[in-house]
Amino acid sequence: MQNATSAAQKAMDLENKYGAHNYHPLPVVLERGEGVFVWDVDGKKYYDFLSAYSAVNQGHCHPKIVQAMNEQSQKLTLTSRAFYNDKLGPYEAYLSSYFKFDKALPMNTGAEAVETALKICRKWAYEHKNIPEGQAQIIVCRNNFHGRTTTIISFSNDATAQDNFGPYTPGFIMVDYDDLAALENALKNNKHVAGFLVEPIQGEAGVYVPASDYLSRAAELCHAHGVLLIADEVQTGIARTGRLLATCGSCSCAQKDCSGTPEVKPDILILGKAISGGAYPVSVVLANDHIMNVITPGTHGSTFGGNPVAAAVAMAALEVVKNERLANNAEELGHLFRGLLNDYIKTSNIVALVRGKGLLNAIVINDSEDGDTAWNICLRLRDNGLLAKPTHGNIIRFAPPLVMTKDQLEECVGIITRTLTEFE
Ligand code: IF1
Repeated sequence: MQNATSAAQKAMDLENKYGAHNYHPLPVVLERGEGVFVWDVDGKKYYDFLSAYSAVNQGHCHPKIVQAMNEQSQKLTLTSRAFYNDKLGPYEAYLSSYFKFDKALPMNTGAEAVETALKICRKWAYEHKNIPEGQAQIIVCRNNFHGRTTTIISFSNDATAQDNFGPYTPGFIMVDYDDLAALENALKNNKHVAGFLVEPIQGEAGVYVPASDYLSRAAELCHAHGVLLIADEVQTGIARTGRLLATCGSCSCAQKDCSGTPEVKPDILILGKAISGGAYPVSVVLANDHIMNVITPGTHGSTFGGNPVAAAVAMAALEVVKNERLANNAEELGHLFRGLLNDYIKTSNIVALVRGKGLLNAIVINDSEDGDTAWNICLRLRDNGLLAKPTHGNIIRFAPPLVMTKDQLEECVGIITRTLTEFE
C-alpha cells in the first residue's frame, strides 16, 4: 500500500511472514464494520462493495445478529451431535418453513455443504435408481465455483484452483453453463447420471447471468430424466439477487412484487455465507424426505454443524432478511445501480459492460485478463473510499450489503464513476 501507515504495514507484514500465501488481498487493513461501512486501522471509512463475498448481506455487525450470538454464546456453545441441544430442532423447523423443504442438514462452510449435497445425491441414486455401485455421475458446469475441497476442485476447470492437487475424484461430467442442449445431451442415453449441480448465477466466473429460462428448463430436463437438480445458492441465496433465492420456487419471501409462483424448485438446495449474516460459519443443505432420508446415523456429520450458536445466529440473520425486506431493497437498488452505470458506459472507453441481478453485479473492463487496469481501479476506489475486488483480471464485482439506502447507493455510483473517469 503506497501510503501504508506503520500499523497497517505491520499487520500486512505479519500475514505475509506467518500466514500461508493463499490470497492476494487488496492492501487495506480493516478493524471495524457497521452496516454498509468498514474502517481501517487508521480510522479511514469505506463503503464495502464485497460484503465478504456476499456473506454480510445484512450489513456488518447487525445488532440483532450480534445480540443473538452474544446471548447464546454465554449459555451453550457446543454439544456435538452426540446429544440433542435445545436450539437445533427449532432452527431446523424454522429453515423448513422459511425455505419450504421437509428437512435440513446443517454444516459450517459452503464447501462442506456442497460435499454434503453430492453425497446425498449419489446415495439417493444408488438406493432409488439402482445405479451400480461406484458408477453414479454428477453433471457440473464449465467455469463453476463450488469451493476448495479435493472433490470439488476435481470438477473445476480453473487451473490455479486445481493443478498439483491430484489425484482427483472421478464421477463428474462437465457441460457448458447456460447451454440446455449440452445438458440434454449429457442426460440422454446415460442411465448413470444422479444429479446436476449448478449455480443460478456464476459468481466466480464474473457474475455470469444465464438466460432467464435456463434454470426452469434445466429443472424440467432433470425431472424428465429422473436426475436431481442441486442448486448451489451459497452466493446467490438470501436476498442477494433481489429474491430470497435466485431459484425463487423454494422461497416464502412474501415480497410485495413476488408472484409466488415457483420458478424453479431444486431437489437439493445448498446455502451458506449470508445465512448467518457473516457473523459465524453456517451452511445448510435442504431437501425433501424422500431424498434426505437416505442419510442415516453414521453416514454424515460434523462436530460443529448445527451447534446452538450457529442455530441462534442463523435464525436472527434470516429474521433480519424478512423484517428489513432485503430482497426488495436488493431488487430496487440493483436496477438503479445498473441503470446509472449503463448511462456512464455510453461514453466510456474503459468499461465494456455492466451485468448482474439484484445487488450482485460486475463491470467488465476493456483490458485483457492478465492486464492490471481492474486492479489499479480497485486501488483507486479504495483511496476514494470504496472497497471492491477484481475477478479474472478484468472484471470488478460490486456486491454491497443489502441494507444500503438509495442515497448511499447514489453516492457510491458517484465514487465509482469519478474513479473510472480517472482511467478513461
Ligand atoms: C474464496 C468467488 C465468491 C461459492 C459457491 C460454494 C462456495 C462459494 C457458489 C464455497 C464460495 C467464495 C469463496 C472465496 C471466493 C468466493 C467467491 F470469488 F470464488 F466466486 F463468493 F464470489 N459455492 N465462494 O461462491 O463456500 O467454503 O468458501 O464457505 O476465497 O475461496 P465456502
